[in-house]
Amino acid sequence: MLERRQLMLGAAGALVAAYARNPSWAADTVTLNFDNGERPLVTYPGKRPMIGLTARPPQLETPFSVFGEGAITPNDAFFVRYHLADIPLEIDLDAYRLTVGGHVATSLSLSLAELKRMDTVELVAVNQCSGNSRGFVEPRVGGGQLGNGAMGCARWRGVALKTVLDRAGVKPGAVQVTFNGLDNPLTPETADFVKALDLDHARDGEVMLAWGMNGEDLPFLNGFPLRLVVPGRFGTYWVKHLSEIMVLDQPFDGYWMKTAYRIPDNDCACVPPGGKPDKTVPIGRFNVRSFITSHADGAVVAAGRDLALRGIAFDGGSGIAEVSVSADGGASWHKAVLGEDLGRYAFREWRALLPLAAGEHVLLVRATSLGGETQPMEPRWNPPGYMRNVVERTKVKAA
Ligand SMILES: Nc1nc2c(c(=O)[nH]1)N[C@H]1C(S)=C(S)[C@@H](COP(=O)(O)O)O[C@H]1N2
Ligand SMILES: [Mo]
Repeated sequence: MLERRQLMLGAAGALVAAYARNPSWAADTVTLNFDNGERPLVTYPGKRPMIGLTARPPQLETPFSVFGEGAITPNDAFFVRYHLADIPLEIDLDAYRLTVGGHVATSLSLSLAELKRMDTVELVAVNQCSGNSRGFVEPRVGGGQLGNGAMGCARWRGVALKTVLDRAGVKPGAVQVTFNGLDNPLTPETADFVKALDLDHARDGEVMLAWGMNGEDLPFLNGFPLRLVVPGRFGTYWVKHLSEIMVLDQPFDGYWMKTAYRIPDNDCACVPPGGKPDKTVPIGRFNVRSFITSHADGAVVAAGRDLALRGIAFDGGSGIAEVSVSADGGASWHKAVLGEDLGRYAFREWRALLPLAAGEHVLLVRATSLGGETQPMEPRWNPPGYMRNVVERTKVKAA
């Protein structure tokens, strides 16, 4: 069994490497709804055709129609984000270890089998890239020009980070915990991808070291064999191919915390378009978002009867209180019916019936969280194009 698995991953690695070498990596294309939005449709090991952003490292976006399949994003359609070109292409499970060191009583070196013998936990949670939807930001900003497919929701299975930290025994005076994976930069000038969480957060019992995703092993490109799951927080903290945990007695100041993945330090995480924030903080929780998944922009629907709309909503962990749709620019709102509650970190499905006269309409969808947060009608702007959560607009024609 183990042999077969390693062989499989070896073949996957060869394919990823082949894609990285070959610039003409796909014949089919899709066009995202912003300037320069044409993208190749690419097929990687363990993935269905996905929207390709870069080949080295592989970065794949989920085709938006997938979100209409349900609240759980299938493993073979889950988006893929990497920063560093030297990603692992083969991982030998016999040799793989997770090390836990630094400000602890006992340093640990744990095999995957040992981790799996610890108390197991499960949680449904959304993973979303900070730059999800960046391609729609106006004025445009630098960074991966993503549509709305750099997000997904899965049932994660693993061990609570707290359980592992308790086994190591965190020493008094510890303040943060860092996470490093098996990927590396190609040049010494590029900082290794290392992320940090405050100790209290790391020990909240929800932050998880996950090996399972929707009842299967993690797909290779989503962090096999082990990744951090940080419910409610942006994907940047969800370190993949996790191999090293360090407990620190002072705050971590690596590039990916001190310089990258920071937002304006104010309530809206925004500045006037084109402006610069005076002060920034590390990005944190998701803001509230909602999407129509039943109809794509430009859809033609039947006039003279109620339009049956479906979609998803989520936020940073308070849960969804209400979703409403509007066909008159927000003058009146129709309340949607919420679907099954898979937990406060999950996609929440919704349905709504909307009366529509013949003609062209712009449909709006707006979610409100149990924490009282709602989506803005006008987009907020920040230099890195993070945290877009404007009320989405979908054009339909009733005929
Ligand atoms: N080792 C490693 N983990 C990583 C990253 C990375 O570059 N290297 N990128 C992070 C970012 S920014 C995101 S959005 C998520 C994406 O997770 P996914 O590729 O499983 O969708 O992985 C995170 N974990
Ligand atoms: Mo990200």
